[in-house]
Amino acid sequence: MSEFFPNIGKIPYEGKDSKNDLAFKYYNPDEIIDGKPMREHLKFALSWWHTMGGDGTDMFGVGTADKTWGETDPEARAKAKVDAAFEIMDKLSIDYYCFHDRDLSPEYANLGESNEKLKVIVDYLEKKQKETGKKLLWGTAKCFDHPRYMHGAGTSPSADVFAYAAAQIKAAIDATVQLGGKGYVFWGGREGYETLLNTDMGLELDNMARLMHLAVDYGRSIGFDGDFYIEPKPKEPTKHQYDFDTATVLGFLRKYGLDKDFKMNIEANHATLAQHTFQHELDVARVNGFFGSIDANQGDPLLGWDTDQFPTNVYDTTLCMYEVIKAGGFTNGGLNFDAKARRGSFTPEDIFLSYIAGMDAFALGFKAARALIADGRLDKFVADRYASWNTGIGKDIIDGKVDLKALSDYAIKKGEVTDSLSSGRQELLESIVNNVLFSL
Ligand code: XLS
Ligand code: CA
Ligand code: CA
Repeated sequence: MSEFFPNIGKIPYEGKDSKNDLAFKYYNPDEIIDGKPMREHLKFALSWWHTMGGDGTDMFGVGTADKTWGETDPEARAKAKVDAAFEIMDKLSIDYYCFHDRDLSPEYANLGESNEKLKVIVDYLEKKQKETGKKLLWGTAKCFDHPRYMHGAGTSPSADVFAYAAAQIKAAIDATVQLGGKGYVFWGGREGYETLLNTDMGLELDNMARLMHLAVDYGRSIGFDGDFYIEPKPKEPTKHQYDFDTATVLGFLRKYGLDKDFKMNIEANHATLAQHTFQHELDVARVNGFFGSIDANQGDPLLGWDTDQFPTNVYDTTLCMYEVIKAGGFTNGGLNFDAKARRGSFTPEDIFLSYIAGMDAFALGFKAARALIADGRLDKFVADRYASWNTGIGKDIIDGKVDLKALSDYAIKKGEVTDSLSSGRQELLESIVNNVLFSL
């Protein structure tokens, strides 16, 4: 089989002093850390939509990059995409990938034909996985791009659209299970509203939950033992999306009894669109026991939309990996690069340079996060800050030994609080992070 990138070889790890653009400076896939190789800690995944399909098209212009993979026929192109993707994954030492059904295989004349053609590509992927050892991180269905989904999929006012989405999701779950994926994602791109004047929000939320329950029941019935994920995002394309942020999604999952089967797929740029930091979203997921997987990218702080840029901000990757380590690392989840090279970065080399930049930023962030934890100053500070809960009245509150009257008696007797308040030391802590980061 001919190569798609004949001028690019396997990307080597050359270390931080290398000036070779096509080499990793920090990501050493086989470096053993805490008993397992870095590739298993980071579990990088290629996103089929941006990498294999995204040609730089935006609202103001046609594509700038050629993502036809040398084929005009849709079936031949879908197959060529698989070959090209596996070449990219091999050359970049990426072990996983993620897809939407329609990234793998487009829509044909009718749903039956679309399903048949999708199955052909899924069979081909299964064969390629067996040959190479590459794995599926998660699958999902594109229930937002076709005009039928203009008013949503699970939240459409049309029951027929709901049924169509259900059919697509069934086929996407079948594909995920066949390919051994341990995750299935719901991203509610059009599950929201433009105006409440035409919206029955109560029914839409009930229906969204109904669709998820149907998916869980079906998935479990055919042996899917992985995690279902919701990927929060507050807006874009709709003005308001129901899966606004992690906290909102948690309320939804618990209300509808979906909390046993779902975890979060946190995306960096979606966090900032919700006016949160990436770390905030990860922390909310972690402390509630809902951390699952990550869509890694970065936004542009000057823009108010989802730019899906390859991550290069090491401060962010550090604080992300800090949360991942504290969550116990990835189990079924991983780090999917839901990121695309800029429209102006249109050459085949740019695909590789972008992934190298993102993977190195995460490898560096992983090492920095480990160093922060080993340094111990942050953890110690936080432990000391809450020390009043370990003894005395704090412990009595936690142990449920005091009622409101007893607390009132305690506070009256004690008088003004003067001795248990201490500085928050934010500036010191930020300088410790810098100190650790720049001493690596
Ligand atoms: C779009 C989302 C989407 C999901 C999968 O903003 O990031 O790509 O990850 O449907
Ligand atoms: Ca995403
Ligand atoms: Ca996104």
